[in-house]
Amino acid sequence: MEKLKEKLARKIEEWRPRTTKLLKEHGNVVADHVTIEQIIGGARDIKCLVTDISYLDPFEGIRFRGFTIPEVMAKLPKHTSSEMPTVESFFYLLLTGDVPTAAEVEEVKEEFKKRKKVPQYVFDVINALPEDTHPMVALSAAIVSMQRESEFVKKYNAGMKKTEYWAPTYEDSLNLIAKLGEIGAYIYRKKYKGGQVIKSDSNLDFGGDFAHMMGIAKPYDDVARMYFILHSDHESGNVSAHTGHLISSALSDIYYSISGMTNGLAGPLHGLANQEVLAWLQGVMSKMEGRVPTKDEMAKFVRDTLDSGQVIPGFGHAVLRKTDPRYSTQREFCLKNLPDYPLFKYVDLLFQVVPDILLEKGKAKNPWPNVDAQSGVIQWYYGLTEYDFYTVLFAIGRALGVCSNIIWDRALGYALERPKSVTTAMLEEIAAKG
Ligand code: HAX
Repeated sequence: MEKLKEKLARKIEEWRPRTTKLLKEHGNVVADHVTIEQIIGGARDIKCLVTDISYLDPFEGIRFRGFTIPEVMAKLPKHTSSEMPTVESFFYLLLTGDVPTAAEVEEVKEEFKKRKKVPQYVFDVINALPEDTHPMVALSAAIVSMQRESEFVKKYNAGMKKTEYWAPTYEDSLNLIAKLGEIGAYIYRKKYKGGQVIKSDSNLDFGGDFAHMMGIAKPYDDVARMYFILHSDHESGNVSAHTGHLISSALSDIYYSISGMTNGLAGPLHGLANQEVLAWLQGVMSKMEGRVPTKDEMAKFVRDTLDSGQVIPGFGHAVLRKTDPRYSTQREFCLKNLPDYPLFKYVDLLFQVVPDILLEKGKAKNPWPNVDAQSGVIQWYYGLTEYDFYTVLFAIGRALGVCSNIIWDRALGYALERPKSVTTAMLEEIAAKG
């Protein structure tokens, strides 16, 4: 008898040419308004989500509430000793669309302060995980463990009107965001610093307190602010934002939604790419014994990676068709603060080498660097060399955007998400009709 797995392998091999043929020969055939390529190819470019929190133009990059990244950095209030706006002011902008006054920023800071105490059971959940657990698992588990705190669930069970859904979702969002910095820093200090946890300082702003709890000196507070802002939102179709939106569309609360968002972000084609970039660069560095490679040497590393069937992490994008402005902002930061750092030179060399090679190979629609190509280097420079942790930083930032979106989803009564699927045979029938 053919074993189950063998049978499956044979059937998969038999099936694959059908999907490949549909894509290659009939990709442009339109089936109910969208092409076969879009149906099979991850719903690229299909407009079926609404958000006013951010918009991603393929050639310009992201705008948060209508503002480009340089505009956000210039317009939002900062502390006197900081170059980057506070996370509190940015969250206010995401939620309301307005640039806050100093008093309004203070209000958000106070809201976070009164909600920031992390329940002991959350630390117990993290402590119960095996030592080699990935930090993203710890974060996701910590978040979902707090589901019992949900104000939305309490109000829903008590019989709340639909138009009121947004208000307890707002409460849940603030309650969760206020705790994320401490949870992230706890995961870091427990896993990599022998459990020597640094207590939160409530007088500091979100970014400042995070840097303090991580045990990393200035200007890491500004790095944290910049990082959380840049990673907050990228309109709604990316995996993490979409997952959060999808889960919450079933009226699952913020804790379920943001934990799910975290799990989507943890994939190597998405948020984990920042970790992968560093791992890849470290591999090159050790082969070069620390020496900065020539352009030709770097090109060979890139080609070898592509020839072995792997992607070059940190390059390409599903929507963008130019260099990611989040990459450019971080590059400017590097040029100002760490221009001679060898790892930064490696990254810059990649920028000179990879796009031409990807263009020459002709597969990637966007050969330019994305946010993840640059972010790990900055973390590494400031002493955060445990790159398994980088996606946790991404997730803390992304929660700002996804929570803002979910509050508005609830406010505007967006529907349960339920796209329609078809079978391969149905697509073949449509393709045959042309
Ligand atoms: N290196 C090698 N090949 C690449 C590539 C890269 N950096 N980017 C795209 N390609 C390949 C794809 O694998 C695909 O090959 P197949 O046809 O064999 O499947 C082909 O080019 C077409 O892909 P695409 O349409 O240009 O890109 P997708 O929308 O399918 O995927 C990805 C977008 C970001 C996933 C892709 O560019 C990639 O894998 N990049 C490397 C990983 C990465 O940097 N991810 C982070 C993206 C930013 C982000 O979300 N951060 O969180």
